[in-house]
Amino acid sequence: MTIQKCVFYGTIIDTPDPLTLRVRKHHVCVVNKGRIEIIEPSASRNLDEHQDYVFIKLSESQFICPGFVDLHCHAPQYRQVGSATEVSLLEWLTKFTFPNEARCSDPSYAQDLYTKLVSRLLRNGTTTAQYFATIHLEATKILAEICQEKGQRAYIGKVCADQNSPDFYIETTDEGVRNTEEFINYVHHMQKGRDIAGTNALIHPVITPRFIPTCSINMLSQLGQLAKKYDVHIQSHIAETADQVAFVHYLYPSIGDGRDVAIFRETGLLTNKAVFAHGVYLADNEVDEMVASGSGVASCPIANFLFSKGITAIEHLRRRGLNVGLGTDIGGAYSSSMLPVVRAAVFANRTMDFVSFDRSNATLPFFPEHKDAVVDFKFAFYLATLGGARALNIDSQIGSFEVGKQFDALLIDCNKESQAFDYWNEDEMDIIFEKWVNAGDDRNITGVWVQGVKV
Ligand code: XAN
Repeated sequence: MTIQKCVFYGTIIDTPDPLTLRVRKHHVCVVNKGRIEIIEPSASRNLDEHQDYVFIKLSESQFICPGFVDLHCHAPQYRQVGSATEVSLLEWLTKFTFPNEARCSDPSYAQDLYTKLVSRLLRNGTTTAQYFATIHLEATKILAEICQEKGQRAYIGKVCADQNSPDFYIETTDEGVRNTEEFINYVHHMQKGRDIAGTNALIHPVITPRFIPTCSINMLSQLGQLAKKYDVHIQSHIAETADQVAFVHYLYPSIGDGRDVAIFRETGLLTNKAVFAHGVYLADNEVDEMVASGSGVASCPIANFLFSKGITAIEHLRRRGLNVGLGTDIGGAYSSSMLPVVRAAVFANRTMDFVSFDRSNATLPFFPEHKDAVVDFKFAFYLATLGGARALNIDSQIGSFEVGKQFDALLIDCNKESQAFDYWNEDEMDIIFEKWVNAGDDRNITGVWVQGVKV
């Protein structure tokens, strides 16, 4: 991979906040050493200064937009994506998922699976992914190496589970903690090895207790100590389903109020580097506590429809100050692309309106007044880019196009012969973008860059 010096000339689209679709037509975006050097109207720029740059002129049907941040993805579950969609979470874990994840004890199986996964995600425009691997140290290292080699920005955790797991897929407390520490050191060593023009490391270790039911308090506390020692990211699941919440309370009734947030807090895992998946069943006082800690939520709307029988109240959480992004939740959900997740976030928000609709009151309009901002396509795109970056605390680096930020970007062409929708060149660029978000797919993604490198 070579660092490219590029000048993009054409339309640049991003969402600097949830309510704004920023469409900059006839602009230049100059990228050097992985970062955006200049964005300005092309009329004001003398391009002769950039003779030694690769010049990429976008056509009328093309634009660049930020790459996707998938905040929650189980790498080994790529093998089961699209299957086992009809069972409850706990049954799905025991019947399908634990046996499937256990296969990653074989490094060659993991190598093949993770190579396919990372290639697929990059092709789908996911430039940053936060991954759960498995309990296996070797396979987790393999995932890190593949992401590094293929050039995907990745936050990766060795899963920890010392209880409530089958004999063939469990570790001792000691193994889980020791191997987590070894993985942190392994990735920190990889980071030292990468120094492409001073850009930041691509791969980051994440402390990853699977979820509270599979972890003893001793394990959670030791992982909390590791998080403090190394100041690294943390990920887990939180308030995902009613039976999971009940199971946690049954296991640990006297730790705080016996719920996820209190237990993560008591074990040192509720920090500003923590991202928790789902957050469907969070009480407002728990949301406020998460806000105070600086942690974030990865909403996974497809999985929530399938498992949670509930919806992450995205705008409610965000209005209280919580950082929220989106995740595919491979393979609890069936999409390895963030585009269907973006659409599901919009549908989930609409569904909340229906649920609160009082059918007995005929005077109500069919769409009642929105108490919260509508999660529309641009809001959901924001969540899938800058919102996710904010939850990871890297929004000063990626997620939108600003001078000084790293160039993680997609080149989208909405006039491809094989695409899933038709193109009319009299459409305005914001309409073309909306059509791609709602009706397009990877066939429209003609280039993917991470840190200015075409991957
Ligand atoms: N809780 C989970 N939820 C989910 O969607 N996928 C998982 O693998 C998992 N493990 C615990």
